[in-house]
Amino acid sequence: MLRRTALKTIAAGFPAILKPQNRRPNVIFMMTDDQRADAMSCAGNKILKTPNMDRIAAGGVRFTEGFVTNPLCSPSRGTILTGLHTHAHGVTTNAGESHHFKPGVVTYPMLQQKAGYHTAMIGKWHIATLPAGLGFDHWCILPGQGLYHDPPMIANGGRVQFRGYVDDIIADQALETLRSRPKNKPFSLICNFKAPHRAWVPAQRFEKMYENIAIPEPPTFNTDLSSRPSGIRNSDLQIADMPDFAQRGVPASLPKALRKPLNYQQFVKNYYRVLLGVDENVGRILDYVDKEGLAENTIVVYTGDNGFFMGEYGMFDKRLMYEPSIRVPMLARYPGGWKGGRVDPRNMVLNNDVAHTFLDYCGIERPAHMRHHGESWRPILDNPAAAWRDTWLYEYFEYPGPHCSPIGRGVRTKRYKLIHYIQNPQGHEFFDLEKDPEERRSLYDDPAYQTQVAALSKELERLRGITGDDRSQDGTPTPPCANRMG
Ligand SMILES: [Ca+2]
Repeated sequence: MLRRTALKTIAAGFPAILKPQNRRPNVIFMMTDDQRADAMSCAGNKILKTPNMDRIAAGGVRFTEGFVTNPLCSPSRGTILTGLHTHAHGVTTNAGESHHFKPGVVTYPMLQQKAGYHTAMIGKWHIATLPAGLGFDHWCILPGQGLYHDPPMIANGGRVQFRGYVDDIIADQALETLRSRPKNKPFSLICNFKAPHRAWVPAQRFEKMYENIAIPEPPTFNTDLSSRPSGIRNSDLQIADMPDFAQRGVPASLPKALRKPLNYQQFVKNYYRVLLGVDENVGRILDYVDKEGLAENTIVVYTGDNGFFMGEYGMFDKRLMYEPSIRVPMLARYPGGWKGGRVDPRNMVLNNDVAHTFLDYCGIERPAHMRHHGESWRPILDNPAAAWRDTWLYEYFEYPGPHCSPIGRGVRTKRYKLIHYIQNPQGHEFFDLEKDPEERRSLYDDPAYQTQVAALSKELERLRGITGDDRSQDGTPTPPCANRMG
């Protein structure tokens, strides 16, 4: 008994020495633009090899059920920064008035900065509200979408011209930020790559990759969409219509049926080539963390801002609630915090959760307004069988706009998915993902599923209510859309 008391006294006096695992962790968040969930070798991709993304997975947890709650670039980026649904932070489109944050928005780096963290934002930002005033000690971002070669950047408000390949430069800047940071503070770094966003321009060293192979087409490559709601039929997402590859030997004059498979080969190969550049640069950042002895106490999260169709239903791009568009890579490593080398195939995790998780592990209280929008992953990182969410809210608000995809909301459970296209003519889809993982047949009107349809409709309204969604575009007419392929 005496011995125990003595130990307690010592521990109380020297917590930093006796409990090194309680040091505040550093945080590195890395994100790509349009990387689908299976575009990593650790996720089973047989063509694309990503040894450095795989390193994060091997040392941490790979969530197979990782989703974005809005499959569009800027809205998803706003959600990462704030831990809120897009209707709450205000960035609901990729351009225009709703490309800005609502006034008074709170980002997780603002809270970290206030708590004594050194904070930095490097790479693709793509929100009209600039990072100044949003919690960064240092920032260096691409203006808008940015350029693949010789990109200009905006560094703390001033324009800087760089020479070289964009994702090499972003990693250079991230590494320079880490090297020059004040060493007496924990740090929080965001490093957002440009790839694999269209128009997929690879670094010169990867231009010849995959030249002599044929990429397999997915089973739904030629699946007919004519029975889908009008919003889907009117979307402009077909690979056959891509104008991108005339200079690469796919003339626009070819009949669509011939152009489609050729466009597909060009698109997927270049998509994979640009991701090879990302993977190398992920490796450079991990190498620094390892060599500096920071790995044990540094949280690394790697994800993408939305998924991507790769020929499913003949499509590319994202913007719909179908699986390829909402599923994203989700890797989380923190050797000092949770057990690594695991795959979690059970728990649905969201881009909303990232800010919640960081704040939790940094010991920073989450403000009340974040409640109901996301969750810290701590319970399921400690115990993958812990109680966890079984539904979540989906939304998409960019219309009219590029690709003319319909505004809508939805709710997903582990097994079912309800989608509501809210502008007239409204439409609904309901899928049983266990029986129909490729979402070939909507069961919305199937008498056998009316109980589940009603339950999910009710759940959708409940989720809207608790997250304060008061947008009222339901039942408004669908305006004409002229901005087709973007
Ligand atoms: Ca994107």
